[in-house]
Amino acid sequence: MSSLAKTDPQIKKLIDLEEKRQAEVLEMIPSENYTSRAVMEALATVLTNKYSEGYPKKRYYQGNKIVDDIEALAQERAKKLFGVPYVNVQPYSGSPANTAIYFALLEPQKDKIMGLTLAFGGHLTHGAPVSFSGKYFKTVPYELGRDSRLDMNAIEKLAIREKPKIIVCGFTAYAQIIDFKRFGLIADKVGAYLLADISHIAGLVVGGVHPSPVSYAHIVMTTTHKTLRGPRGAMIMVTEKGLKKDEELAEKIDKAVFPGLQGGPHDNQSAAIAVALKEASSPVFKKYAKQVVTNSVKLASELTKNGFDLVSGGSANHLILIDLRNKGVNGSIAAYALEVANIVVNKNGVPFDSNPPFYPSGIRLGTPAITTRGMKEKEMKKIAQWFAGVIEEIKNERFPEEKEARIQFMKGFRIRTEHNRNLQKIAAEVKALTKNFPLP
Ligand code: DSN
Repeated sequence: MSSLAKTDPQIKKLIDLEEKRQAEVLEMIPSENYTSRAVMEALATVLTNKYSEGYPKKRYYQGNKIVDDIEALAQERAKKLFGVPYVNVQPYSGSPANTAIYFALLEPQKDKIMGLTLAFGGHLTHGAPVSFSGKYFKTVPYELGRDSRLDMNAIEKLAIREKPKIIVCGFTAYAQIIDFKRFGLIADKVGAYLLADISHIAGLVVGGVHPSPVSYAHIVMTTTHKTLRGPRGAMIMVTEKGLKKDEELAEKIDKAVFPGLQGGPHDNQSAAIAVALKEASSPVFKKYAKQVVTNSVKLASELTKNGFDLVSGGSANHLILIDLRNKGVNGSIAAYALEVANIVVNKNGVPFDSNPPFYPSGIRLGTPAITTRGMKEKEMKKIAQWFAGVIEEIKNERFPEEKEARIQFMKGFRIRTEHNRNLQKIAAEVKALTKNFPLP
């Protein structure tokens, strides 16, 4: 990056520091990953210079012959990989993609979106009251059962009673397999569209280690930067079933993305998505997806051995949600302390959480990024021990009850010296391990 170093050494330095940070920590936020160099090379190209409003062969600007080929290639690869007849690769990311789907199909203030409540592992755009999805549309939130798993009978009952226009399945903090078939049956029973938001698990789906929703959902949306390991971005796919329900569905989605919601697509993003889709079609990627799950299952079992309480009892995908209440530790403090020890996760609410979202009772972690680096079961055992070591150091940190006191507490929060010393020891061990697993 010699030009950048010359033009803007400040930004260059910050990027270098971020690269170093990413290399030296265990990146365990389950929605993050490391793209290949090839994906990054496609992103940092002249394609960022172009405007291409419209779709291949139907553009509003001249000079799009080559961009047409790039976008068409991304479309063809996605269709083949997921087994769908139609795809739109232009959404800037997951939230705009879901917005476009709702705008394509729903009447504001009238039609209902039925999605998993945010506090139970749904996404903001699945009808949370603080997001546009909950503000502009009517919502029918569903929750998990007492075992923190999907209660399909309760979901069916609710759908029959409320008659939503869209049922959303696919989550951000759910560690078990999703029964897409049953969701499909429920949607059919009440005449709803089934939207499978597979942003978290798309890489597992194409890797064959999570069932695909394609036969059961009408629309499948995925971001491209999580387990799929592409650049930031999203794709909206319409299935055969979707076209059978509404032969204009694909057209409605296209119109909702552009001109409904977005202007020109980010052509460098489309190219990088195409590259990622090519990579995801390879046998090596299948092996990767399998290892993501193997690692998560192993890590879950090792964490359990170390006394952690895992929401839903374990992990069957890439993700683990730990309820820290049995340890008497708040998720905010745990996430903070883990970062001191070079382990990066996010604080997260747990089902039936007694604490508010900013100071939740849990942490969420996952194996996509560390698996990309080549880590396997042996490393998972060590990582679980580090988690236990970190939590042990902070188990006596009490969190104030009152809201303002909490804010002040976290602002000034420093781990006491003797505990900090031990966390630094773990941090050094983590850093030593990461040296053996270079970034792509
Ligand atoms: N923000 C993403 C996640 O971390 O799960 C979802 O969009």
